[in-house]
Amino acid sequence: MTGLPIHISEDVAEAVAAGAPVVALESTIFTHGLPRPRNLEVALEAEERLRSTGVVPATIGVYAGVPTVGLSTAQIEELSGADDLDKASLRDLPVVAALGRHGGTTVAATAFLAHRAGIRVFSTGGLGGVHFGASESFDESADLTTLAAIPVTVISAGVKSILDIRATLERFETLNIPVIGYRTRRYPGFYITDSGHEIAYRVDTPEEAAKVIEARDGLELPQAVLIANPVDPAKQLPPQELEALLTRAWAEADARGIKGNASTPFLLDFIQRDTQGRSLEVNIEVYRGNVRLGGEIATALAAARSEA
Ligand code: PSU
Ligand code: MN
Repeated sequence: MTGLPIHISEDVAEAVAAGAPVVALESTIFTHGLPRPRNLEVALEAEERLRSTGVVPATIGVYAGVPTVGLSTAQIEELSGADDLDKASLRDLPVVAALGRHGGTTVAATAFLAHRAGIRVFSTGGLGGVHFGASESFDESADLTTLAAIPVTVISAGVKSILDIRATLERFETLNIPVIGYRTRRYPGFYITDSGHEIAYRVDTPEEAAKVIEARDGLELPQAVLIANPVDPAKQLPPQELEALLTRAWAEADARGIKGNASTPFLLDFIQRDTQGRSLEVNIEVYRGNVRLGGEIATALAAARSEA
């Protein structure tokens, strides 16, 4: 490495150099998203499933100030149980690094580090986006502007369920970030298969997704390609239930004066309590599907490169 303050594990570096399939995975999902002890199980299972299909997993996070691409199992275990740990988006990276802290990396920070390491595909659960009331509060995730500048491919099941999806899709358009449905033209709603919004494009195979990615790279466009992969309709939360429960969740947040940064944890916790934990099972199912598809797309990309 050229003095970069980033640690890339040996197996990830070797796979990238050899053009073998690699999938990046974020750490916020197990440091801040999922409750213990499921968080660790889910993180290790995702790696295991990728390895079993010949794909090298690269779980990304900040360990003791070192942005790391390819955390070891011991490091994942430690981060998933740590209490004093930051949620690190891109702007936090230099601070967390300089102060020697642990950090779970968001989609923005993970995409940046993956790209620096030469990884082309990144699977996550849900993206950040535009919060309701953003025209007053200016609260939109740095995932948006970051994905406009980092040419990776991100597989998600849409954006966090509590966001303003219509506004988020408008921002993707403004930022020149292509959104492509996997076997659908309905934008998924994370816990539900269809958010109610239509998107312009779909692809039906990993090979087709790989062609779009190669075209983006050929044109030297700097934006991420977003692949929207809906949860199996048989496994989603009942859509009417989600709608009713979000209405109650917002009302309670208002009544308690909860806003800004505090609203996401409050609302996600509300959803989990209200569904007696069923939302957690859906969340895990969504993530499994995205990890699987990420592996397939990374494999198709590697094959396309080796033929070229
Ligand atoms: N999706 C979820 N829960 C989360 C996140 C996404 O259902 O906690 C995380 C992701 O890491 C995403 C981040 O990048 O939240 C966005 O946070 P913010 O809105 O603060 O940028
Ligand atoms: Mn925010």
